Amino acid sequence: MQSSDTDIIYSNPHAKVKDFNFDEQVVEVFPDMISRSVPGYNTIIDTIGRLSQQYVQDNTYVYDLGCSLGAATLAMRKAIAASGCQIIGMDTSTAMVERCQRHVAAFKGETPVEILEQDILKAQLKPASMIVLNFTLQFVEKEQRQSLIDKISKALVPGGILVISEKINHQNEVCRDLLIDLHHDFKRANGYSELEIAQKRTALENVMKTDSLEVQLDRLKQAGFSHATQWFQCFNFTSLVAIK
Ligand code: GEK
Repeated sequence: MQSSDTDIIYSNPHAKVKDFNFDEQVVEVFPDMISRSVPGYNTIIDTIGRLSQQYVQDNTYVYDLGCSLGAATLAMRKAIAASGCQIIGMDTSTAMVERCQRHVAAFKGETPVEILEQDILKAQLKPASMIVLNFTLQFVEKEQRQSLIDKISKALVPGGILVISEKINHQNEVCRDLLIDLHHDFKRANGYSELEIAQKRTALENVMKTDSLEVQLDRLKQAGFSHATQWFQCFNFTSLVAIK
């Protein structure tokens, strides 16, 4: 059944498919879009909450970079056991930030939350014990990814944790095609048509450039993380944790 919250953005043929943009129209249907498009999204959000309980330290900051509607922020606020912390969510989309601020205000929680309209590439990060990049790095220009991860690594206190979730690109062509096919099957099973899948793919072509798992892990190593591992993969979607 369709409601006004259902993602039907690409259900009709577009004369020219424009580059994907986190505008009002996307914000309106975002929770439906992300849960029907990203396998394991809810598991990842729940696990971010679980990790925040364990890793967030007293009197430190917690960042949700590219927070969209604040799903990771809310999961962390619910689970954080440490005191004197503050969660800061940042996003460049005005529409996302406005909706996120209202959404966060609708829930109660001990840890204060601030949602800022801010480019994460330009932001200064204060000493943090947990930083989340949940499907955000893939929208950052490839040349700027290492310096962002370096900045994150510097901001983390000893024992602090970074969670990065990303769509990945398998280095082997046969495996890559297999994972892409399985992901498209997942989208079909969630009600997306061939037209919707194809048009969304075109819309994302110029704005979302995926890396391989190897590149992601190398980047973490270069940034000086002592420990890093993949903890989740479903098809071509993964989540990694790195500990300072
Ligand atoms: C979630 N984390 O639900 N600075 C700040 N925000 C940015 C930047 C940037 N340079 N580039 C992109 N964004 C969320 C989901 S969505 C992932 C994240 C997706 C923002 C962008 O505006 C968008 O809101 C978000 O990153 C990516 O856990 O839609 O696939």
